[in-house]
Amino acid sequence: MDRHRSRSPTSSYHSRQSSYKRGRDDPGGSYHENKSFRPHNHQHHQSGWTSGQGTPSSQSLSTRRELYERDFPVYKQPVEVGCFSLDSERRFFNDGRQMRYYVEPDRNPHFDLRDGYRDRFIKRDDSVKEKLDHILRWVIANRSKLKSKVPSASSSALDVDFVTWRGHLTKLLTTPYETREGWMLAVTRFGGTLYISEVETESARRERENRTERHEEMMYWGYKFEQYTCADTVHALPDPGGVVNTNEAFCTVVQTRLADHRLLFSGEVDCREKDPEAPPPPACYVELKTSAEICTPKQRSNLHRFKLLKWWAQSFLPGVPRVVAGFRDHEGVVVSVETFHISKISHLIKNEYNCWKPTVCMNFCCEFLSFVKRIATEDSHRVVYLFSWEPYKDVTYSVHRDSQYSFLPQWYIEEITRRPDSHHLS
Ligand code: 0WD
Ligand code: CA
Repeated sequence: MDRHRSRSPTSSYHSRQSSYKRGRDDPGGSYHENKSFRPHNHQHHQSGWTSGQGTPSSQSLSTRRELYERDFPVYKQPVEVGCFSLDSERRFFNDGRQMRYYVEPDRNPHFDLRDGYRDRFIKRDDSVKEKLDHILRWVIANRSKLKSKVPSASSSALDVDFVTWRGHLTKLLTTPYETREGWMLAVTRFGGTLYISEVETESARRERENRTERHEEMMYWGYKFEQYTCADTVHALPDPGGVVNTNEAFCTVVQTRLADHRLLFSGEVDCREKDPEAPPPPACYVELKTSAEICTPKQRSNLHRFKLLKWWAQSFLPGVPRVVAGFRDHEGVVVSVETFHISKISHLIKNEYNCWKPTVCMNFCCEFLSFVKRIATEDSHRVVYLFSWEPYKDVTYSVHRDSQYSFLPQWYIEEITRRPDSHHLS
């Protein structure tokens, strides 16, 4: 049974919003007081839910860029608190066995990314939705690292506000600039922590089920580039003759804070520097990308305006300092390789007209998390608050009890509630 609930906007948000300074590079023209929370009528309707708090009304979150142009919010340097690996059969290991080591290619390497697509490629089944399962496994195996220091806190208290995938946060960061793909994020409050797990939208499902053969092959190119540039051990060399298996993954787990939101998230990491003098994770990590070769100033500008936004957001979040991009031609041959330092990307894009701004991304994400905290108040693994967004619209939500959207697995609920911290037993 799904139940929907909506609540009215809270004025305290308006007053907090309006106290923010207008960004220095705010475009001219009439300035309106920032109000990112606006009343919005009738997206979802009441169906038998009584919150006991006032009249039925609803609330939404604006994604308009101008509302988020203010000082960069506090974002603490992300700290790696652990890692895990997924093997060739997608089995979880609470260790770094799938870590790979970056081997710098020539500047003009002529890697053939099409090689092996037909005969040496094992593709992960992306119709299987794993939700937060791997992260939850990591949490269970590493609970002592996350225990609340408050003695009276319940055994399920984790001392973080949000648990999610890095990829979900990337989508939030890029939302104010996204014009094509919407998203749906399911949120459950459990033991005081908010878990955020993506739900595939109808249009994303249609796209996944109707990919062209060309698109399928191009998705392989990114993984093939990784194979050309990564070795399995510190002293080994890449093995382009091997099999590409996209079930395998090495994931970092990081903790950080965005304003007053304590975050725990995991992201897949392609490889690390092999130099033993390299800084500790996540500063030694390298993100690999492929992109179409740049032949004209217009193409360079488009890279800056659209792709660098996604690359920046994805790597900035976990504190990965650089992206190595392989630029390939139409035949899938890498013709050049370029390194982008995340800390320099904001300077690179400054000369682009009407370009994206990191501060807008971070402030929007921060406001979304505040919105979630305020809406998702019932602490129950059976309740999902489903936040939905489509380009050019506001973020809206609906509430679902014991529905298809519930995503915290029973084993997790049991593990975390039935086994209090063993350290406190003696
Ligand atoms: O089942 C699902 N719907 C999801 C699975 C949703 C979110 C994540 N995941 C899994 C991925 O399969 C992967 O193991 O979580 C892990 C990655 O999480 P993330 O780091 O939070 O995701 P993101 O930052 O979007 O992607 C990082 C990398 C990608 O690298 P590129 O350079 O292409 O951005 O993870 C890989 C990919 O290499 N990846 C995937 N691989 C296979 N299937 C997928 C996917 N659906 N998503 C990301
Ligand atoms: Ca990558």
